[in-house]
Amino acid sequence: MPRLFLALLATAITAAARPPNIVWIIADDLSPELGCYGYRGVRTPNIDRLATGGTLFTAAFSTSPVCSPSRSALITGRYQTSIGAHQHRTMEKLPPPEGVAPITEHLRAAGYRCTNLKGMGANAKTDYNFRWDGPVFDSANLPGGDAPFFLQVSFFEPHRRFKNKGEPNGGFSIPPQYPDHPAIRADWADYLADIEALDTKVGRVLQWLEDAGHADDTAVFFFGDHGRPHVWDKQWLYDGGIRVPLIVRWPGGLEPNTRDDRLVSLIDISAQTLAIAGAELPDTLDGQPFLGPDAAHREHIIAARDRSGDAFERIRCVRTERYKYIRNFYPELPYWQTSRYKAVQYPTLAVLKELHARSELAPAQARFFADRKPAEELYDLADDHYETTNLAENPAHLEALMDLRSTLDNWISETGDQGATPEPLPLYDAAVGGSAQHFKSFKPDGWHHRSETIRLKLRERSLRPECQDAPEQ
Ligand SMILES: [Ca+2]
Repeated sequence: MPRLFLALLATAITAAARPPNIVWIIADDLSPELGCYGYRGVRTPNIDRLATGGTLFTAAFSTSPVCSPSRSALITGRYQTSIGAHQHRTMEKLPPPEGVAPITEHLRAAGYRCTNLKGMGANAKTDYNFRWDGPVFDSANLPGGDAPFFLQVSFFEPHRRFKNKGEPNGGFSIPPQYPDHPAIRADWADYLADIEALDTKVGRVLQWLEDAGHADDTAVFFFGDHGRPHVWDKQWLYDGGIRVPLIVRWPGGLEPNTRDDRLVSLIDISAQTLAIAGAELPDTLDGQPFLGPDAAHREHIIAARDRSGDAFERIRCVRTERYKYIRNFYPELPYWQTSRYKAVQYPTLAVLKELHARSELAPAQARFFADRKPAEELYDLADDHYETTNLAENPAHLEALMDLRSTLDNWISETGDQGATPEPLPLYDAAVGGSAQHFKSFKPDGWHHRSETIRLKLRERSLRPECQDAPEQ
């Protein structure tokens, strides 16, 4: 046998024995306002370069429009609603159900060392709504040694409060659900400035991979944990709240400079990560690998919204390539049932209120101040990209409505959506109390009244009969 062939064979065996390293770069609250997604008025050369080296996914969605439920689903590969991790920063973290574990357990079993980086601007955020008795990660330092590594790099940007100041006349556009008001443009410009800061940090990670000789043996996933931190986006199931950028660069596994328009859910990232690692894919996973010739094609994605801060809610959505179907389980709670977090950190909300008082909002913008929400919403995304015309009562779309209703009903049943059981009132109070401590220095106007109003509504409707005798906190 020729010596060269033997040498190549040995190299191949060695390569086969060592699976690729895997990196997750997670931005906090990011929609696809990036150069590589065609958005103008923001400079993201490093993320654009990452996209050039891999595949850019144009239809990726989170399972929740807020941090902790989304990240809980991501790390377990289970919908947050099916493991009791759906209430944002629950005050009673329980272990996940039998057989459910952070995927790092399976990666470790496959020989990986798992790092949640603290350094290079990364904050080692976890934000899981479940208790895990043991380390989820092995280290917070940059990987070294011979073992393949799983490296989570979580950046704060572009989460509020924004740290950078943007140029309000910077040639960008804002979605039509917001009036083009100078204060709103200034806030949006700061969001974009934080995205540029994020891009610089992503560049440092890519440079480190290159300098460490790992650019070619590492699969890099870049994505947002959910959509952008704006009034009508984060916390809601419109695309602004759940559509996220997703880029995967995997030398040898994916063609560079490619684009993929298939629907992908972030719940699939865990399954795909385990598949790349050659690790066990537990039967309990809700997600599925989405790369490779055998990958299943998703007909829809599902996302869920439950309590966020003091804003009690239960909303579910099904999104197909064409439609978005939203079910509001509490239509009597209006959109403006805003969390105090939004009341104090979103200047756009104050602008919207003022313009609404002056009757200066366009109908699609004023919708936020309706007294109640529709029980169901249906949008035809083919010609209503911003989800402004509710077709739920339009007979022309009845078939789609019936079909999506049934899809959601099946999902609720099959995945064991726990959202139907209300969060016990003492836990709600504890969560709100915790927020009150956090926010007390801001003294926002009126939030206490709103919170109490919602509590009264909840009691009037006897939503929590099991809690009626619970002590007040
Ligand atoms: Ca987030």
